[in-house]
Amino acid sequence: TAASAFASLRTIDLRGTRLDHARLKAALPRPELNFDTASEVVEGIIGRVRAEGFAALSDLAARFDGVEQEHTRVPAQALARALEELDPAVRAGLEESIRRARAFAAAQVPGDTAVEYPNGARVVQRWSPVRRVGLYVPGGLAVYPSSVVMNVVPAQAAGVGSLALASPPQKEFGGLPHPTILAAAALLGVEEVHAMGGAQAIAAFAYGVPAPEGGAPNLAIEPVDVVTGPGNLFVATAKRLVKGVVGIDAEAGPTEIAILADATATPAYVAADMVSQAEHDPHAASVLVTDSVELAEAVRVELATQAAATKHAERVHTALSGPQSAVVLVDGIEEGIRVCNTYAAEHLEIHTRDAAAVAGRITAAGAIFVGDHSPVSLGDYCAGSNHVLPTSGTAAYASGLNVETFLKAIQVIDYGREALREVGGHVVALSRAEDLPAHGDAVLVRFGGDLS
Ligand code: HSO
Ligand code: ZN
Repeated sequence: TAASAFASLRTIDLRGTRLDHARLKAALPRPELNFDTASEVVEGIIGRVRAEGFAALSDLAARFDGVEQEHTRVPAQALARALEELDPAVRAGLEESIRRARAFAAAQVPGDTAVEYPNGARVVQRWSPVRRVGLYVPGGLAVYPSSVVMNVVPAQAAGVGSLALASPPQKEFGGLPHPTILAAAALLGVEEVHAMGGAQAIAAFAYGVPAPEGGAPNLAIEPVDVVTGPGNLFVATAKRLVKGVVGIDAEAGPTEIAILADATATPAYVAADMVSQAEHDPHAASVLVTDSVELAEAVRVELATQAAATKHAERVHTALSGPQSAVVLVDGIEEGIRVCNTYAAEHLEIHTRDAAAVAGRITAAGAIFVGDHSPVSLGDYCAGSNHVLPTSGTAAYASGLNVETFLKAIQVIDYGREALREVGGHVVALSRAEDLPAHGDAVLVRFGGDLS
């Protein structure tokens, strides 16, 4: 009955509208991340870490995490012990997750690209890993060992030689990061883990921190080339501010699921998947795009029971009732595809006839989950794909974490004398046109001024 439907999930009725791209985008709202509020505080923290080194880290750890630190480095025995004490079922789950993620990441490693030009000239693009990366893993409420897997595996597959992990010190674990985080690191063979959190961890990775006074050299934090990993507003702001000094992955806002469904979808599955991402965060977005009013109603009925029965019912209720979540009614699946491409969801599920064909027409999404039996939660843990994905509409231009995040493409130019002679006249002409004659002269000097 209508009375037991989940009513506080709003409806955006686009039927009959045919909005253009910009209007459609505005009709599918997202919460705005306000970086300005945190910027001043975070700039102060970054400045302190650069100026004071470990003294700043230990002061901030005392203030924000309530722990006293002599250094940030997690001892090797603590990593080994966390792995020994890890629940066997969780260990088996992580191992399968790692196996599948490694298989996919290994297949992503790109090969060289070479082109031959006349007279034996060759231009090659080859890939080289960054030297060192810093991976941030949040602590606090959200303890995600799965995110350790998702960040570490592509970096290792890319061939990154030096890999450090940071996670906030936890008072209840003697000032170390959460033990499942340590266990996941140990399982992956990560040896360098630092108990540090927040903006100060990002600053430490970007600029490096010398070992504390009198400490062993391995207590230093060497600067990295790339920082990845999710975090709160302060972490995200810090990543924004150090970008340019280091590379960063996409900014991670609250998680999102969009589901494109027609009348053939199973309401219980659709509702369960909306609830599953809503349980992350009261700001999480669950969006159902459908051309079937009947399906929408049936999903609301399912949501009423499922959202009430789930462990994090309050968080889920808040997320589903927020302005960021909605049922979007469209005139047909064709229009639904356009809506999804405009929304550019972090996660997009396709529950339609010919789901694979519909999926093939999606041009903007962090990841696409095809059909009734590919729920997002599978991808969160064990599909083989990565769960660090672009949020907040950034899937319009950004990609999920993958091997290339940790690689640089280097172009190699290899011309011999005859090959240079052949094209040299064009270099000279173009250099004159740009009023940079020394460029042309650099070619001519090799031929005594005569290219013929
Ligand atoms: N759905 C989250 C990832 C995650 N889920 C971690 C469970 N653990 C963002 O893609
Ligand atoms: Zn999730």
